Amino acid sequence: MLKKDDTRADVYAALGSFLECSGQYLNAKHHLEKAIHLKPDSNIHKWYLILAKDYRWLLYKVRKQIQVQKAQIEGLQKLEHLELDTKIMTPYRPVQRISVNDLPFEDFFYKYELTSTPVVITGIVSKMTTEPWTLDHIKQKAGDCMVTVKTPVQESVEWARLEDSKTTTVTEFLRDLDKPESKNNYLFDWSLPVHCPALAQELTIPKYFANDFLQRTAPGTLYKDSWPSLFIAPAGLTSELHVDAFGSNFWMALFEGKKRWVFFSSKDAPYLYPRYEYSMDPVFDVDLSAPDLNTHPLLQLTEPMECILQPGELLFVPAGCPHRVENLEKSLAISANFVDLSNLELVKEELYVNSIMDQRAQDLYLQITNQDFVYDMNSQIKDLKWSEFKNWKYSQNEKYDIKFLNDEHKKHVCLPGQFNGLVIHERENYMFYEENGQIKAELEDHSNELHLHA
Ligand SMILES: O=C(O)CCC(=O)C(=O)O
Ligand SMILES: [Fe+2]
Repeated sequence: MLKKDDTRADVYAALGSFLECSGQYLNAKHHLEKAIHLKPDSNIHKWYLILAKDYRWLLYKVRKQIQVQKAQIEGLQKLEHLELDTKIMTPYRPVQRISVNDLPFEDFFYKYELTSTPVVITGIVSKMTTEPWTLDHIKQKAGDCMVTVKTPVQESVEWARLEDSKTTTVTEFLRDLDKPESKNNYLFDWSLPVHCPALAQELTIPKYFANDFLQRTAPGTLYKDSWPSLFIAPAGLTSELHVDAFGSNFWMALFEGKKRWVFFSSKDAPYLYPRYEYSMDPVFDVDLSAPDLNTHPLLQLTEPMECILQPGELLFVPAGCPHRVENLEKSLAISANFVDLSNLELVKEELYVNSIMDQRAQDLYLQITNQDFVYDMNSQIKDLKWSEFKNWKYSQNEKYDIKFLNDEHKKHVCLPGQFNGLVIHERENYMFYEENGQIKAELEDHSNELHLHA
């Protein structure tokens, strides 16, 4: 039987949901908070519980939209102050390129991951497979596997505006790849561990990503076996602007073809007009192929970066960065999302919200927040063969010298900009500072305390 409070809660929630749809986020928040107060999760009836969860999830979405709106209002004020004569976008800055031979693990971690800076690593991809990967090799190893290809849909609210299309064999997909009628078929994010373990076994995971926390969870846990995944695209196909899910970091290694990548920093996200429909992963209203600065003036405040990824190169994309990818040529690539100390806090936040509606996300959240979870990273780690990567075990003999900051350490830390200041190196301290709006990292002289400078 419905209790009076339950009925009132549903009315508040319905109103909240209506207000959310009409963009009145502050009012929506008020009503949803009332609904949740009247109908807490402890309610014993299952369907009530489901509704209460819906309300909580919707409230998080509304809170995100309030933050976006606030940043947009401030952005518009900033634009007014600037009093620009003509509307122009800031030119794209090139992403840095560095050879794998000049990039020790610690430099990658402190200079790029912790400062949320994309980077292209050269001379690395040929070391990542036991034999060279070509389209022919993929056909040989995975030809009989079934794949559901993706296709771009302009009005889609799905991730990267790509939706499931036809199911076929890999051989057929490859056979038709150059045909005009296949120009919209993308073999996209096709999990190798799930669909073709024979190919996965040929992989070596570069040291930079070998501390992946997703490999420290129990068998069967969400995302543990999702990546690396395969991407094969005909020339001209685009993955529209998106942010990777659950606060994950990302890398992509390119074997064949060319891909143009465009990135923004996470703080630029509100200036790209994100829309949250049925998910916490927004679609963006701006069209970067033909930016319209009259409709989307805030685009002028963004600081875009770009690179054309070449065969043999690997790209690192930090968590939270919106990006768009254009296949300039027919391409063959693999990629993975991963978690380590650089994005752990963001991942926890995002998984917490995803947990409300998704049991597997909750299971992962509980594992990575358990006090026994090993958060430490081994800075001496080497590239790992597939079986080593998949069978991670904590070993006393290895040096796990990059530590999660404990509360005592945190007291000494002031938090600069985007950097969440949660990491300390046992042997040396890195200093963080801001230069031209960028967070930079440098080795600090040996001192006992970690000082982070905003
Ligand atoms: O290469 C692409 O098309 C997009 C890859 C990407 O951004 C992703 O999988 O998240
Ligand atoms: Fe992505």
